[in-house]
Amino acid sequence: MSAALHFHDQRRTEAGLSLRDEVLAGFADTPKHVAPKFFYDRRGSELFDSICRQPEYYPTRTEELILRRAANDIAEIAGADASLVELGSGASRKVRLLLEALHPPRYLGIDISEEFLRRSTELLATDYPWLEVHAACADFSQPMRLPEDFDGRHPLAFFPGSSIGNFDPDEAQAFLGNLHGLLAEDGGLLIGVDLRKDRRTLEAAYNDRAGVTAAFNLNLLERIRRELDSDIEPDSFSHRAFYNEAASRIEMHLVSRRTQEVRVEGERFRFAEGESLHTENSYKYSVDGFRDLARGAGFRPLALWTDPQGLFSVHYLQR
Ligand code: AVJ
Repeated sequence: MSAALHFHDQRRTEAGLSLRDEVLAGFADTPKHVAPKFFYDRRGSELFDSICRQPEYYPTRTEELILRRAANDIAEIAGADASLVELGSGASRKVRLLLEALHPPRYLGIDISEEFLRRSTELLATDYPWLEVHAACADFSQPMRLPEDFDGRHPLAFFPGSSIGNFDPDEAQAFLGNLHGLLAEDGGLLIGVDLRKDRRTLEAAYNDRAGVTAAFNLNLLERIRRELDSDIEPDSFSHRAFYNEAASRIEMHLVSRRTQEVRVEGERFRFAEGESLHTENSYKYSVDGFRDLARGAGFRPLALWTDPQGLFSVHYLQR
């Protein structure tokens, strides 16, 4: 069925991947929180995929438009022999927009969701028989190494979707600094960054009418119920997303509909009515603000593409 897939299991349970530790620590904190990377179990990845198709969620289709138009420029800047490394590859759809123009010798998809990663990279290997396809299941928010075949081989890292927005700005800079260290001397980073814009557009994107973002947010609680010993009731929480303009970020929360006690792995946690569990920040940047951040991490901003409405940006950063 599919061409050979080179699979690298780089999961490290001791380093940030345990849902149990995250929930026990995050529920004990004030305010309560769980990191957004825990959204992406199989169901969560599917729901995210569906968010990307919602009419209100402009980032995906806008970035795809930008990439389609910029593919030849990107290929020219990156050069012919660049090995492509995608962080958070998900359904590996966006990279398809680059493959024909770039024609890289090899591709590595890195994602936290194993099943999803396997399925999508196998499809890629089938559709692009000339491409050497690798997949690594890893949490890229933790320190990592590139597999040997990629190390020091003129890598072009591809970090689309404004996933960088999940980090606080200082974490984002530290993350970019790590990535800078990971890339060989002549490497580059192609990164998608959502832009600051009016509240209406932003809040609509995280409160789609079909309720898919709400289901995505609430799936975190379903996941806790499925994977941990817990009596948490997803129905007793509601989705809330709003633009915190002072912090330049969308915040997502799960708000307790009533006063309740929730049991997780033998521990009990009290939620007041209206108390929120903070599940995600999604930072929005100006072009200059992001360039400063990238420079602070050691990168040299080389090129920039945006859409006519200025909704989204794609930066090429030179190592
Ligand atoms: C994948 C982190 C970029 O912040 O827009 C979409 C995740 N959350 N809708 C984003 C998300 C709610 C998404 N990122």
